[in-house]
Amino acid sequence: MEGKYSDDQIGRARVKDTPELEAYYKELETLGAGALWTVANDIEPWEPRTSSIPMLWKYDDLRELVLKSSELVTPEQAGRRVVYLVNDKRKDVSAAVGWLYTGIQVTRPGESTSAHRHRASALRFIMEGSGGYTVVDGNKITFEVNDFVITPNSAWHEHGVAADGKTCIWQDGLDIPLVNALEANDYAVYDGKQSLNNPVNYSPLTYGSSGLLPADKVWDKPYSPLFKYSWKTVYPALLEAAKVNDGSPFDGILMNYSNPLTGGAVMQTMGASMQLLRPSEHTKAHKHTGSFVYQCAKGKGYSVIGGKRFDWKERDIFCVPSWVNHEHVNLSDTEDACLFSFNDLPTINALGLYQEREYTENNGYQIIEK
Ligand code: GTQ
Repeated sequence: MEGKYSDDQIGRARVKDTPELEAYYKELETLGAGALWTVANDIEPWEPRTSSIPMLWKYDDLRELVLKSSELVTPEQAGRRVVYLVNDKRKDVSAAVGWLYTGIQVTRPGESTSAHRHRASALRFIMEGSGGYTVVDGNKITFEVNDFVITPNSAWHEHGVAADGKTCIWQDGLDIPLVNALEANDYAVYDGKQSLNNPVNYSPLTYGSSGLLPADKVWDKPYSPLFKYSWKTVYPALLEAAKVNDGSPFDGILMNYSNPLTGGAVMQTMGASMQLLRPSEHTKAHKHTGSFVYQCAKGKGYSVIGGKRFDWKERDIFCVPSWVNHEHVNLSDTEDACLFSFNDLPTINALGLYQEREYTENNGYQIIEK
């Protein structure tokens, strides 16, 4: 490589091996040591480097197999009856991208899981069905398609579907790989079902309306007191914002699910967003640090990720790895398209690791690899 990123320059390691050096490296190795210059250029990349590849999981391909899991195992046997999506280059850590896990969970009418908790944080985005619910720290929350629900770090949780509901399928997002990488995960099983501490939907009914917050409540947890963000309020909010905002040239109308008390991310390690691409919108390409898992919540289009085109429609899931150029296109000229996504930005930001760069060649659009 030449120029700015050449390793053949002062400041980079450029020692040529000799028999004497090789003998020296062997000697160091016997002592559990090594010469930095043999690894320096690898462990100090010029720019952020991902080991994940962009991938798209088509719901049409997966759905039957997800449903089939409900004939093969019970939630009791499986603990969680989930088909997880794994990046071809992250199989060793069960990650969909970077340090993020995602899976598709199926629950039949009348079924429920046992309660458990873990240090990893979890979130859900509802894909289909009716009558689904989750119980988070004694708070029962009912949900519908396209609703977004959080299960923060160490909150007890269990899920189920009412006996008169329809089989529910939802996407789980967890920071399991991240918390494992930091060697800080744990897991506990609850003895029986949680007893309900509050009326059903207490959290969304208390914290979820029009910027109003209860004057008499104290909330001292480091995550959002709002556990559910309903599509029936999220989608109109995007439409309202789109009336008076141009949005981002890279993302269209992109709104973050936020903790209503702080305006910050919903949980400490993971954030989530919903974005609206107007009819025929084609965003410019950029790259930034942070890993992202998307689900198309509405419409159809494609994203160019690292120079490859990935076509998506409702319920398809895809990922954008850290520092990979990406742009999004709404293929309809009459309907908007909506993309749900979750990410590790709260972690990236808290550690001072965020950076972003606009793609500059070819008018801001990537050349699509053939
Ligand atoms: O429901 O907490 O897909 O612990 C994977 C691990 C879901 C959950 C998953 C989990 C969960």
